[in-house]
Order: sequence, then C-alpha cells, then structure tokens
Amino acid sequence: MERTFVMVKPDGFRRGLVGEIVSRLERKGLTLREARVLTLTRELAEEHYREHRDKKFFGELVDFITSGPVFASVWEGPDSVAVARRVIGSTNPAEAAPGTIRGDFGLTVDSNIVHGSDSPASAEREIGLFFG
Ligand code: DAT
Ligand code: MG
Repeated sequence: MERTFVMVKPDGFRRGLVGEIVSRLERKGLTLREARVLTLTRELAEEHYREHRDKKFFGELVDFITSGPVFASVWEGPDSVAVARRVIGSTNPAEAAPGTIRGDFGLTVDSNIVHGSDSPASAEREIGLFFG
C-alpha cells in the first residue's frame, strides 16, 4: 500500500472545501490515515516547497501557503500518489479538467486549493515534515 500527502491550502480551507475534498478522495477509495489543521510557519513552507526556491513565484507561494490554516492529511491506497493527483487535477485550474477538484473549484494557479505529492519519495518526505 502506498501513502500520499494531501493538503487543503488556505484558499480551500477558507472557502469551506475540506469536507468536499475529503469526500472525493474517500469516494475514490483512498483511506484517510492522519489529519491535522495547522498554519504553516515560513520555515515549514520553505522546506515543503524547496524544489521551487529558485522560481520567481517562490516568495508569493510562501506568503500564500502561510496565510491561514490548512488541512494536512495522509492517504493510503494502491498507487495513491498518482490517483490523488488525478482526483486533484492539473496545476493550473484554468486548464484542469471538469470533474477534478481544481477543475471544479479553481480559476488561477496562485490559488489552486489543494496540494498532492508528486511521487512516493516526495510523499514520504512531506509526511515526515508534517507528521514527524
Ligand atoms: P503542483 O502543486 O501541481 O504539484 P508545482 O509543484 O509545479 O504544482 O507547483 C507548486 C505550486 O506552486 C502550485 O500548486 C501553485 C504554485 N505555482 C506553480 N506554478 C506557478 C506559476 N507559474 N505562478 C504562480 N504560482 C505557481
Ligand atoms: Mg508539486
């Protein structure tokens, strides 16, 4: 069984989409293993998004992800990393397919509602950062 890390970002949390997102992942067949609500410190945000530290949007990304509470969660199931990313949809919500979370609820890339790990190795690293 593979684990993945899913985080409802401050925009999704503020808009009351936690239940909708949890429900979609549950209906898909993934199993919720851990969850917590927290507001990221800049240190945790910079570590979580360290692969993007040289991008021009990094500062705004860290400002955004630390702007309010998030719902951090661990999910388990066969191929859960790829399955969760398919349920979430493409990075840019304007291009994400209808029926995906970003396709149904998002409009711009700077507030795309939810994060999902991009590989099993990333998932284990991110689960370690948020759940120790
Ligand atoms: P994903 O979240 O789909 O894995 P990513 O890892 O490439 O996408 O980027 C991380 C986050 O950074 C993404 O969810 C939103 C933000 N982001 C990505 N590209 C961006 C851009 N061109 N302008 C502003 N924010 C961007
Ligand atoms: Mg990513």
